[in-house]
Amino acid sequence: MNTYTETLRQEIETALDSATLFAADCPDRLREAIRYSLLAPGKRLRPSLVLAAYDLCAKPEYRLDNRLNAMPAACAVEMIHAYSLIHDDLPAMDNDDLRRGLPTCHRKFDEATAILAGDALLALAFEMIGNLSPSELAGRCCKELGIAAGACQLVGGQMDDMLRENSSRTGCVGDTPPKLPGLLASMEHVHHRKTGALIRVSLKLGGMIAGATEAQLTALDEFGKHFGLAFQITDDLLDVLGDETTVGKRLNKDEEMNKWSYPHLLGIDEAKQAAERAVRGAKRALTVFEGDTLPLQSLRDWVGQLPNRAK
Ligand code: GRG
Repeated sequence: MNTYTETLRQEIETALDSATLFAADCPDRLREAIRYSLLAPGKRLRPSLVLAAYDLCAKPEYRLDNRLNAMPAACAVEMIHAYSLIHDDLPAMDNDDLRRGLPTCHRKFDEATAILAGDALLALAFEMIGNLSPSELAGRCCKELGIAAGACQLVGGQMDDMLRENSSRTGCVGDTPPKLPGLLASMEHVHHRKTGALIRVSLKLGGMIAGATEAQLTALDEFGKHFGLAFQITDDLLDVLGDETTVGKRLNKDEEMNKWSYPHLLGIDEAKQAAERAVRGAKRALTVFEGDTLPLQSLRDWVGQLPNRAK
């Protein structure tokens, strides 16, 4: 890990810790469950994208020193992410026992506490966005995050994924067998919302807080689309090829739950090539940014390293 990435990670960890101390009215068990899941060892990818996009787009004289301006948004996206993982792990959804190398929230505490911890993290994310300044910017960021976390994006993608899972891999209407391009398109539509939306809004929030130009915001979004795809294909490949201890969650879930996945539809080799294509697309999107700054190098490195995780 380079120094820039490590600095971001430490700043994010500190901010998440102090944002979840809560006043005395917060029940101890709830506080404990929230902090257990949020502060568990995660990669902090989404908040790092917020901060790197900020550093990349902020005017040189404001860059780096003022990164804390974007920290409320960085915390907010990690809180939404943590809530979605807690709820995704529940018995009613994926019914998982292991997350980030630890027992899942409902396993460590109980189901009701896990639901409430997720609810509180979702609410806290929007409270954090309220700390952005000026208030007009906070309002715009609040709307963007609400859209990304909402019924047409994160939650909608999760719902469609569940529905597809229930219709199983035979998933055809009547007697007509589904065709590969159609299956791939429908899977991508789910992933763009379930996984991609939070990645894209992370980059967008960082750019908006830095006062990015329209061209910069477009480039960040293009990068985010390819990044999200590379991320999802890698996650699918890890499910087949990974090692449970290193990945920190139960594997072979897609097969077990009859889920469509890139390796299932394309085969391992083609899925790896699709991930490499997405990485190239992401790097191409960054060419509008000039110079060879630390945030730019880090964005390139993060996306470039994704396929290596599933080797
Ligand atoms: C319950 C509303 C709701 C949504 C759930 C996040 C999610 C949607 C489902 C998780 C299932 C999954 C494996 C999605 C693929 C991508 C993903 C979100 C992986 C986990 O993110 P990482 O690798 O995890 O960034 P860490 O722990 O490092 O933060």
